[in-house]
Amino acid sequence: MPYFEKPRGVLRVFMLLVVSLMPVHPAGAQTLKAVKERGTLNCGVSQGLSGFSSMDDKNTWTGFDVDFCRAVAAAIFDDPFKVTFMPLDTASRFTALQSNAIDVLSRNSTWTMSRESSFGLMFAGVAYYDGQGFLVRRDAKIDTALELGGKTVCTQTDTTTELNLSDYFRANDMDLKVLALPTADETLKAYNDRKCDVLTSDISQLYAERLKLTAPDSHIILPEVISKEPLGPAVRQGDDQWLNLIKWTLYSLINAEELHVTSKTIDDAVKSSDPNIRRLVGTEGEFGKQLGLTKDWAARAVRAVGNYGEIYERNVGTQSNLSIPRGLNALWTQGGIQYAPPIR
Ligand SMILES: N[C@@H](CCC(=O)N[C@@H](CS)C(=O)NCC(=O)O)C(=O)O
Repeated sequence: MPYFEKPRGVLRVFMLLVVSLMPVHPAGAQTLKAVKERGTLNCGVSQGLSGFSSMDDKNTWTGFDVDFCRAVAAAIFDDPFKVTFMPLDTASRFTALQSNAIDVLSRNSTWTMSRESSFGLMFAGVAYYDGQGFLVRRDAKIDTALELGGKTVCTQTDTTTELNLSDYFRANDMDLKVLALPTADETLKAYNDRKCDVLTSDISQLYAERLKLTAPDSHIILPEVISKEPLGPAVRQGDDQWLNLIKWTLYSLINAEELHVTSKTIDDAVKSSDPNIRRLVGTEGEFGKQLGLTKDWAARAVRAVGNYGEIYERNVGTQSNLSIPRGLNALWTQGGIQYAPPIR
């Protein structure tokens, strides 16, 4: 039978029967069970990147990446504090996932092909569209990255940043001197101590790191964006139920923004007659149950941490001291590229 012809008769009935008997939760579904039994989500974050993941003065983890894990914990436990945060450097972040030390990595990590095809990981989506940039001293009077030939550039090891840096200099036929260090603190210190002329990293991180410098205003971010850095949560391969849960928690936050459902309007949303809102908050359909959660999983997440826009503005946008413009991370309806598939 040609591949494009549909099977008929007894064969079709048999195939439909086989599909209908397949388990709802695919083989390998063990992460959610383990998280529920443990009573806390183990979440890998960066070691201290203001706006993304850092400890506040009350020793509470806060930030954009942190809030994503809190949303997942709220969806599972109805409690955004049932998360154990594990600060990880660039080298240990993926091994922590591979060795089961964490359930999800929410740590400014770029979705690349090799991280999926050779590290045994899957990215659940893009939480933050970023790109790599350069930070220089204002008084160096450098206006464009094309003037960086011969300069010493500080970067962090085991990152896409390190790889893009050498590609960019090679492509533009410029001399490169690299000072690559294993942690963000060491890298920033080297730049602050003038051991290098330039600091390179994802632009969101340049905003965050600049605030820690002795005189933040005397440093500028050059206009060039030299790479695509789609940052998002990653999980281990082999547990599709868990991948779906992480993916759809992210998408529910983005869909909530699109539907104007916020942490402040969530109680009204639960009474809404709009079918899109009803499916999101669980007053219609069984979407949460299909993930192994309750019907109101997404409402729990939004109530606890807000929708995508609220998370963005509070941590890295207008209400934060980073003030990073929404840019690509605006919704597709607002000129950006944040676009979540529908809940239906
Ligand atoms: N997105 C890039 C870079 C990620 C990265 O870790 N960048 C450094 C540059 S500041 C960082 O965030 N470090 C924070 C830390 O080590 O805690 C990747 O996935 O490789």
